[in-house]
Amino acid sequence: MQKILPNIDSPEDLKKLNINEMNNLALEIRQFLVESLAKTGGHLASNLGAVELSLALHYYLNSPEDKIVWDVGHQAYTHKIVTGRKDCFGSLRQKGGISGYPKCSESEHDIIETGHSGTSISSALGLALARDHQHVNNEIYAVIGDGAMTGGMAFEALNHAGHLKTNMKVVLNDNEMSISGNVGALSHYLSNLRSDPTVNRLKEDIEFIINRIPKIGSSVSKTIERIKNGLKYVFISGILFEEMGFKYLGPIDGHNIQELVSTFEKAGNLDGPVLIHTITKKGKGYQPAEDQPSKYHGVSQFDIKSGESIAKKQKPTYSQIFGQTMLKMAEERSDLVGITAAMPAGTGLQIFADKYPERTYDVGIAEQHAVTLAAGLARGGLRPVVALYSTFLQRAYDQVIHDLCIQKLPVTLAIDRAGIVGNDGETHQGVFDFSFLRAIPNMVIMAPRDENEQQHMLYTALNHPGPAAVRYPRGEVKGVSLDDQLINMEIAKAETLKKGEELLVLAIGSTVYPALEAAEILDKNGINTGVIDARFVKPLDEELILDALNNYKKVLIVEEQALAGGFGSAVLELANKNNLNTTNIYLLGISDEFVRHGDMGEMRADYQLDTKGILQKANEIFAAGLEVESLWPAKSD
Ligand SMILES: Cc1ncc(C[n+]2csc(CCOP(=O)(O)OP(=O)(O)O)c2C)c(N)n1
Repeated sequence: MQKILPNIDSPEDLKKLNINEMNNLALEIRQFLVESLAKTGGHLASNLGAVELSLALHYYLNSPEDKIVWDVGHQAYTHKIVTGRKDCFGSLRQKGGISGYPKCSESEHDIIETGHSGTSISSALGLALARDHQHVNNEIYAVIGDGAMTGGMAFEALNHAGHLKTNMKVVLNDNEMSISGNVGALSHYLSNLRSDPTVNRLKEDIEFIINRIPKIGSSVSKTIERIKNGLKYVFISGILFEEMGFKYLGPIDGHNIQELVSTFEKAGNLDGPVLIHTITKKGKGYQPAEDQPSKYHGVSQFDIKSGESIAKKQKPTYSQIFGQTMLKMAEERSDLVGITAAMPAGTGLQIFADKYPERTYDVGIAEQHAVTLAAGLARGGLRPVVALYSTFLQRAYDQVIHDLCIQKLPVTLAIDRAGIVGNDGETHQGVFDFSFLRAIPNMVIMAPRDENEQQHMLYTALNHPGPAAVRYPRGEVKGVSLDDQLINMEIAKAETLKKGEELLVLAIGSTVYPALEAAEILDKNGINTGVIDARFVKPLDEELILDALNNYKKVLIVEEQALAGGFGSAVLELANKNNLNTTNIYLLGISDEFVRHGDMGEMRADYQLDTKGILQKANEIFAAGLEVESLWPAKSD
């Protein structure tokens, strides 16, 4: 049989296919996705589950005139494939290649850029309102998963759209999964909708009957209204959405292209906002992903036959050390509780949740709620640790100020994936937390250079009587040995790791080891270099840092974070407050731009945040004429 996929370069090509050909195309796309992602890695299970949905949308709609807004955007690979990008999949998520998320610069069919969840309904409503202002006639579709639907933003947008009665469609892609199993009352509600086919069959008949009941006499009419409403509650599925002002269609089989298209047609004839509830299977068509959708949510390179990852991994990750430290701390403190916003596996909290389910709260994709919940738990006498990725903590900024810091509540923020995160790109970089947390009074901010310091810092944060954050990078640890006993570190105490005279590298977190390596090389090349691990961004070890600023000829501050408002800024403020000359202070960090996707090592190298970058910068500062390439040949951290 002749392959169909090679001839698909735009949504127009889909419209020439019949239903059988569309079904065959879905199979070809699944095979393409598995083969391609086995080489590059990426979001496998979510994309396998959204193939027919994406095809049906592009078959029915006229993109780019009609708009599709993808929530999170991690499930948009089929959309990318049918909008002319299938030949770019070899470079998916690689430096210079296509992004794993919608990117306006890649295609006119990518209308809204995403990466964080829960934004699609707001964006789609905005597009729909803009359309109405300009008297244009097009369809606006938001596609949102049941996981993303647990976030407050999704409900804020439903509430607003239902009130405005704007013409727009929301496709709820319900696969019962977030990254891990979906949680919460909404998830129960959706599962009831899914599992009650009798009710669903009755729905249209009942609606028809209700609408046929005539309006007569005012008192009779009131009673009839009440009966009508009562009947609705008993029989009409999707009442939650209906009550919010949406017409509810479904649930329908999200792998049945014919049914999807005819439901879109039906929705197209309805006025106002419509929610189409589709049921899909995460990982569909690839057995390992169907069996373990959570494991295959995001994958690195894997062997197709066994499904096993082929990435070499020798050391544990910082997330795993976080989980182990939680276990150690839980033995000592019965008031310790852990909170995750839908990421028990990713953050490493799972191991704690398995042992202490009653001390763990998975709040769904609701970072704001996670932080304020922690504040309440702390006020109530417990010691909460909120495990979040740096990028998602951005969501909860007001909560950190308003609910934690003003009230000085003892909550630990365990901030994972801080710094450059690699292949997920702009939306996921964790490079702003120093700046946004540093501005808040009462906040303590630490960053460990390795896993041993990480466990001690977590313990220190837990025992600190106010809010404290520990931020650590994505990926494998350094491989140092872990002390058995957790240590309560002195707050605002930096550590001198190497003494020198000419250059001081003032480093923090992931930049400390590269600084040490660079210092050894610089010493041998005539630049006597010292290294301090600052450990704390707030409060700073003012005494040690001021002493160093006074005694070294030059100081280079290196941080894996945006330069604006970061650790370097804090040191410059300190110098300024003490009337020191700052012309001998140099900064390395992330300049005023969003860091694109690519391998972590490559991206760190781009911003000179590795050993070689520090050598280059020192060479430049001292105009030393060193041949850095030969001192540190083609190796990046
Ligand atoms: C604000 C925010 N928090 C956490 C995440 C991490 N995350 C990415 S996808 C995902 C699960 C989304 O589930 P769902 O919307 O049901 O999509 P599915 O992958 O099941 O298709 C999570 C938690 C995120 N992208 N944004």
